[in-house]
Amino acid sequence: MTGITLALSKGRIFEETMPLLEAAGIRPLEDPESSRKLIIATERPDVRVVIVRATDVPTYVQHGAADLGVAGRDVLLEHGGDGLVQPLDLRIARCRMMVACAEGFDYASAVRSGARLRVATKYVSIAREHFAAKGVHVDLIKLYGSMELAPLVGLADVIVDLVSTGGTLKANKLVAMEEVMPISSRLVVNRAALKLRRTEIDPIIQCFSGALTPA
Ligand code: PRT
Ligand code: MG
Repeated sequence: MTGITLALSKGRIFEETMPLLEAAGIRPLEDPESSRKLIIATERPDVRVVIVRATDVPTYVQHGAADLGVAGRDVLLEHGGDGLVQPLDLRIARCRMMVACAEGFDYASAVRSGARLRVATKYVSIAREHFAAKGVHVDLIKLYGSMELAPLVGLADVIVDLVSTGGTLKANKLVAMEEVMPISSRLVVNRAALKLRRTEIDPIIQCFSGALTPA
């Protein structure tokens, strides 16, 4: 196989990765927001971009279907790091993983009481570890989206979700109680590809690295 394949998701990751791609001379020839193509050629004939769901990026890279990818720390922690190398924090798509609850819910006593806390989230592994480290017993309820609804209709006491502006929490009368961790997107590389094709992959990593916004 020749050429390098880079896996990206549409939306904020694609947009915020663009300046880095440009720095490496791999500007995509089409915009995935308007094109329905899933394989997009770039200005470099040896590099193509494949468009996948954000949560699928680690899977494509782990199996070598893509050599490189860009994925959120949230997605990588939930997926696990098997077969992946993470050489760079790209400092893009930044937000915070937070615990939030309905206005008026007494979170402080709920986590002290020794009772079980009902936690709704898409990020089951991150939530499990967070509460285990605090010695809080939790019932985890896996959701795939619209976590903000869960405390409002009595499905859960709290949610663990990503927050950037805080607008979504506010619109639903939820309050952030605790930061679980800061989130940004990482460059991920297939471990075998990094060894076997270092001469092609290293310069791309160097270009990305040189184009990062200062920490
Ligand atoms: O949207 P889709 O279902 O296809 O997949 P996805 O949601 O996984 O992808 P995408 O593109 O929305 O997110 C990709 C990555 O961006 C995530 O994995 C995060 O690492 C990162 N990111 C940064 C965010 C946010 N900021 C963010 N605010 N991902 C999601 N959100 C959501 C959040 O879940 C909440 O529903 O935005 C809402 C809150 O936003 P505020 O501004 O109202 O606080
Ligand atoms: Mg989304």
